[in-house]
Amino acid sequence: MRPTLSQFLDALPATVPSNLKALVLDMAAACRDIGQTVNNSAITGKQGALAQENVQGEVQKELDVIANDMMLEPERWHGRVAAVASEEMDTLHPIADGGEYLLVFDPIDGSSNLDVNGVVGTIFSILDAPKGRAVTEADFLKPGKEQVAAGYTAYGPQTTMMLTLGAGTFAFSIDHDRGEWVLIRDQVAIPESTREFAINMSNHRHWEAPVRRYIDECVAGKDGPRGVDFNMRWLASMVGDIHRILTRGGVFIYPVDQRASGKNGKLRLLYECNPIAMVIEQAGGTATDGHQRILDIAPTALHQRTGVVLGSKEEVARVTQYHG
Ligand code: AHM
Ligand code: MG
Repeated sequence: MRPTLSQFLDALPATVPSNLKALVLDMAAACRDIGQTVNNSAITGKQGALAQENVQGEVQKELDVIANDMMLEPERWHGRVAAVASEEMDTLHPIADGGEYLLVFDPIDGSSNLDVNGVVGTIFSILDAPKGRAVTEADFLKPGKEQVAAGYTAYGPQTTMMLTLGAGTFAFSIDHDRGEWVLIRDQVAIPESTREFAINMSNHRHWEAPVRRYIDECVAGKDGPRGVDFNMRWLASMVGDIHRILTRGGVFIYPVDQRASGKNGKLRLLYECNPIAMVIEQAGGTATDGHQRILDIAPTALHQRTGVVLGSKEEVARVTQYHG
């Protein structure tokens, strides 16, 4: 029988703090509840856009706010979380004095997919909280390499959680018969080379030269300098695209571009790129912003954006090398 998430966590070395294991279980429970809410949303009618924007000027969907509010319920975290920061909130939100951890999340990533029944997900990152004092925003501004755990849950045909506690990436799925999260893939490994890329091609004219060169060479296929055909996939959901890459390889690119709105990239360093980069690296892939490793970037603001290139090693290295 497949091990459950709690059996998996129990079997980890004693160096992994028991409170961290318990927090991962709390996170898995929160994701299960969010998944159920997403699943029911056509019936409850909670898929629409709200007449409000988040702090980054993006129109919020009802479910963005509902899922975010679910993550703020203090009883979920059993005193282990001092404060949280979310893509959907202006600033940090305190949860419990003395909590050992900070949570960072995007409650519903890819929310433009909600009303078309496409894959969406919850992305999360866990950091150590400061001891003996109140949490400030600066406590969240740590480079991604300091994350103690990270992962995402994809709400697709299956509800699947990819998790890392810094020693490998593991996949779990909800077994509805057992009412449990169970291990479905041990030590996930991304194939090193790939012939598949993911990028929003409609932005082609806005890209900078290195990204244009890389994609043009892929598109040229057998007749171009790469000498092989490439395939393209774009789900408009980072979680969905990353899940595919963790399954059969590939490279995901959301670059900075020449538009005023694109000069810092679209995706957020803390809520999206850091946790996904940790999951990818722990599965043997790499993640850069075109120049440096994502996990080395020292954030200066909670909602900081970044360009991102991640996935199979060889392709990420090539795109990064084209940036010179
Ligand atoms: P969101 O957090 O507001 O949903 O935005 C993030 C999403 C990613 O999941 C996805 O890769 C990207 O935005 C899609 O962007 P675009 O619509 O420009 O293709
Ligand atoms: Mg998002």
